[in-house]
Amino acid sequence: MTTTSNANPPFNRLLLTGAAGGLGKVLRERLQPFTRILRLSDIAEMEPARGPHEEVQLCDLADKQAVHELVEGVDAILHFGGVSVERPFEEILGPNICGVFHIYEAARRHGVKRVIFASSNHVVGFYKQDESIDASCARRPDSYYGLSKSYGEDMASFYFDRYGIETVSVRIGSSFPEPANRRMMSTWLSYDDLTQLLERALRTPDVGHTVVYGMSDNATVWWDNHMAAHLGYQPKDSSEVFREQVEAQPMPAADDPAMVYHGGAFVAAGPFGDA
Ligand code: NAI
Ligand code: 15L
Repeated sequence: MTTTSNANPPFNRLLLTGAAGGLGKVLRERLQPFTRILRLSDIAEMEPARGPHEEVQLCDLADKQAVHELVEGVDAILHFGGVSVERPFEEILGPNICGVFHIYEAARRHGVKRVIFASSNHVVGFYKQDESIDASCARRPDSYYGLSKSYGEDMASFYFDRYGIETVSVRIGSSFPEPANRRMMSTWLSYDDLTQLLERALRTPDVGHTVVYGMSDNATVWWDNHMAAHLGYQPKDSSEVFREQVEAQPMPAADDPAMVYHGGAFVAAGPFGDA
């Protein structure tokens, strides 16, 4: 997918948190066609604004007042900031758990009506790879990280029921340039498909709180997106073109978590703090 300039973008100002991260850097380019101004935020330093179409605002998601100021004047929020791997609970609490509360509370106070939440497959990571699930399945978080994303989805649900703020929670699989291993043959989400999914999440009316799995059109999948059909997301890429190079890697043992669980190695991280 090529991003083209749009003289009449659908949004005036979008906020992207996590803008200095792996996906944030990709989305900095790819969200431009959808908004007149893209406000980019992270706790980490990033490249300054490249012109009047960008605003850069450093912010710690754990700081409620700073998040309140960050959200002022935006039409919608793409919430990608936070700890993105398994860590001790104490490290996840501020950025992910307090952070998602601060985002929704700021959205409520500033009248923002749509959030796109970067949730994760680790909300359901303890399902086995021979089990197929849809968005109505019971959650089985595989880590403190997965728990924080599960809490974020509950926050989204509450703020819709209580305040009418709509959210699309995208349970992203593995969004990288290429699938890095056998597990990612099922979980891979290309950047083009991620971009399409985010556009649909931003522009589809009446999403309420929709949960969608963020995966490409891979040959072997564990997730069923029929409950998010109203988004009209139609992935174009497939991990299949990488099969030969991925399968050239040594085969892990059959009981390796990477071969057993949706969440792969995350299910075996920890415990922390026993020393
Ligand atoms: P990343 O770790 O590269 O980016 C996350 C960003 O959040 C970093 O730039 C970091 O500085 C920032 N951050 C951390 N703590 C913060 C705080 N207290 N305040 C403000 N910013 C803070 O992760 P990546 O891969 O770009 O993922 C982006 C989002 O998508 C994350 O929320 C992640 O959990 C989610 N996700 C990503 C997947 C992937 O395959 N890349 C899969 C599933 C979910
Ligand atoms: C995630 O949630 C992580 O943020 C990302 O770094 C990958 O580990 C991904 O899941 C995955 O499961 O491959």
